[in-house]
Amino acid sequence: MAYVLYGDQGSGAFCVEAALAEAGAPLEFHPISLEAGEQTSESFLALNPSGKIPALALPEGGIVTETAALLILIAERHPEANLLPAPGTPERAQALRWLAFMASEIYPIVEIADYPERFVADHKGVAVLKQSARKRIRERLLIVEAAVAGPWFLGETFSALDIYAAMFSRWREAREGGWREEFLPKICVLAAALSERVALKPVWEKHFSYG
Ligand SMILES: N[C@@H](CCC(=O)N[C@@H](CS)C(=O)NCC(=O)O)C(=O)O
Repeated sequence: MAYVLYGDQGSGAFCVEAALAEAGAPLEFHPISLEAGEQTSESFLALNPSGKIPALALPEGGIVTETAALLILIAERHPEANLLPAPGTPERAQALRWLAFMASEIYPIVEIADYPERFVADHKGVAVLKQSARKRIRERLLIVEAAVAGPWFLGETFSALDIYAAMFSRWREAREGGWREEFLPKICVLAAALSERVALKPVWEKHFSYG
């Protein structure tokens, strides 16, 4: 039995697909169209009541959600892929710190930028909130940029952190107006290197062909 990944192109499902590709683990991709609102279908809510992708069905049964948790889980289940530094090391401590930072300080604000109407009722408030959320995401991305050791996030070794940071750099908030190239040079370098990795090239092209 293979993993079954519920996701959409250009979404957080990229991280899971990339981590599994690095690990050489077979995967079946089950598309959930965000554009069509399929994340709120009854059948998907039965898998993930929060109505978000990615969701991963494990080969032995059970659903796991939350991108950062999935990256850690895949690293644990496929240690040969070296997706995270060894437990107990200072590098591991930093890896956990920045995975949690991106999961808690950036990802939730993307929901506010993408769906501001969930948070305020009036039309004017929606526009203001969207702008504020985008600004906040950029502020948070600058903190991540400063934490990147280079050439990879943690230094000389590729890790799950590269996958997660590269994904955020592809999204609208970082991309628009050439902001990413000007303000996230280290993340741009690691994303370019990631996109050339043998296992990741097709995954990258599938999710981020728009750049
Ligand atoms: N806490 C979740 C957030 C996932 C998330 O926000 N996913 C987005 C796509 S990248 C989503 O499903 N959005 C649909 C919605 O909010 O309705 C995680 O870390 O995986």
